[in-house]
Amino acid sequence: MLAFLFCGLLLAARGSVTWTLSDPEESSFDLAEIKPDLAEKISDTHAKVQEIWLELGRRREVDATEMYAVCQVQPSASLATDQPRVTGLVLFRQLSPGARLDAFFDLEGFPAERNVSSRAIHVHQFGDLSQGCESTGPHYNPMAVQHPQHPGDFGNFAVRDGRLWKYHTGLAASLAGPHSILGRAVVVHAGEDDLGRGGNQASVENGNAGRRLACCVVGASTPAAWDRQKQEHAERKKRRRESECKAA
Ligand SMILES: [Cu+2]
Ligand SMILES: [Zn+2]
Repeated sequence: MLAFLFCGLLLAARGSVTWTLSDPEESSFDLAEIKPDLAEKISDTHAKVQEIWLELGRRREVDATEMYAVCQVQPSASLATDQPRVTGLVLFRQLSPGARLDAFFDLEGFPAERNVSSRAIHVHQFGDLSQGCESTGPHYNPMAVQHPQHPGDFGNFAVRDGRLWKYHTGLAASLAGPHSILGRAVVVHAGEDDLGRGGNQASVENGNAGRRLACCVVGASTPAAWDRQKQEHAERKKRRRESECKAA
């Protein structure tokens, strides 16, 4: 509606407005000559509409609060030498401050077991890696609730051939607001999360997920890494479809 009004006025209010009547015998006329007041009013209205339009554009830019974050996963500095050295990336995207979080998890270095295994991943309270992943503290728990209701309780992830690769949407954590996970740590565990069903105190604190293999600090970023991962995701899907077709 606004676009229609804007375009109409843009055409009508160029100072010298020519109106062509539908009958070709009729000559066209200049509105500014016949009705100078009307032409001026249209010109003023056009200027106002343009101002509103530009203002709307500016507000859209301000409101575009998509946020991105990157977490570069490294093996824990305090890890025993016989433990798997997990590395990779965890990427986050939040389309607006109140929206749920989307994430890519792309990790490698797990033992290349034949059977599929599951590993827990959580957000821990501190972005402090000075003592390896041990100094990241307990699960980030701003609402003082039990595990697995913490905002960074991402659950269990399947590992295949030593690799963990997952695109996850609808996560409860946030990059914005007072409970932002920016500056906190993502921790990858050696074991599976019992999701609070383990029947002991540790279960409702951390899911008995075992040793902290690797971790990283969540840092604000541009969309670049997310876009690269999205492209890789699409190519992966394509390759999988092609190999399924060949197998069929
Ligand atoms: Cu954890
Ligand atoms: Zn938890």
